[in-house]
Amino acid sequence: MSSASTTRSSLKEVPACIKFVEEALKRDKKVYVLHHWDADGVASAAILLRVLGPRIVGMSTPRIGMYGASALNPSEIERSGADTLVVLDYGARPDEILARMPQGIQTFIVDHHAVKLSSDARRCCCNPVALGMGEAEYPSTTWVLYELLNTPSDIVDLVALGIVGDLGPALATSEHVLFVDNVAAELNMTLNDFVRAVELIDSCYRVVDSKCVEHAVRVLAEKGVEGVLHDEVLINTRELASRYVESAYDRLQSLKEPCPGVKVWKLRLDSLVTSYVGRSLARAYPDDVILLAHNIPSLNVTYVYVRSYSMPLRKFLEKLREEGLNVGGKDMVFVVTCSEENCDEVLSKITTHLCRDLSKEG
Ligand SMILES: [Mn+2]
Repeated sequence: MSSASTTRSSLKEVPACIKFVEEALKRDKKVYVLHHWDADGVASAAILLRVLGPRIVGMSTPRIGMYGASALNPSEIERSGADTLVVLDYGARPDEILARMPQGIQTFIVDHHAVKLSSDARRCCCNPVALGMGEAEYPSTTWVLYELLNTPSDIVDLVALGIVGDLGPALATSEHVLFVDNVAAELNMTLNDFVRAVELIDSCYRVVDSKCVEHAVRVLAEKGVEGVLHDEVLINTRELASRYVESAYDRLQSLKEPCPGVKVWKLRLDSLVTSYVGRSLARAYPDDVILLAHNIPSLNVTYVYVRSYSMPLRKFLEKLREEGLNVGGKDMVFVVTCSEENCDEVLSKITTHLCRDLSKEG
């Protein structure tokens, strides 16, 4: 692909990416992998497991559902005896991660979320999107790894899976759809098989089961996408997750539209179905921006999930971050974390910005 060759050369100019390849991948290091719990994070971890094998001395996710220092477990990383830590696809603020990591362990962050990079973070973050490169070119962390590893053919199934997981229906209009189609065809599989594998893997975090996530990484590394489709543990977890999702739809509360083009829902439920429900709402209303305020009592947190399949949201994300809100996300989706007390205020801040902009355009 011609786009791949141009982007490849630009990643190779990023000092933190060069350093990651030279020091974490090529040398004989003892590596601990900390990875996001979604399909892209799981597939990224599986890539490193395939490539590094026994050089990986430990692997886990941050506490499922939490982004930031309190989700990390530095003592476990220390106990593993690792000298190198690789953090994959975890959209938390790099400075917060670095501040919490054990001394004497060299940390690398490989990601494609739109995070802010301090000069300290710049030294260890191989994150093309945070450095201003296009998110369309880096749809997944698996794709970042693919380029860093010089596009080896023995990981293309995992690379494609990460792309399918992160892009969802947006894959159809992405330049990467060709890559995914080719990989599926080579494996004698369909795109729908990949969509099903994503669903199976993502059910682990929906029911907040980190052991299940680790299981998924091993299955994926050893048996690939086909192995995931036939795995009993994952199939059972998907059953459980679909019951959670059903109860989410029952409890979903629709609010009054703040303006044409913006729709708002509230949900209170103890499972991590925020993005699942948010995505399905966005698919049902593809011309609108959808907001889902999901309160999770056991985590004592509310996530305001904002997604659009028609309008880029990056500038809103940046505006809200400037106003001091805790925002993480990408071009077409972002999440604002709030406490139960200030959530209505946060909701109205977001809708005010969106409605002001939409009325200008309309
Ligand atoms: Mn990702």
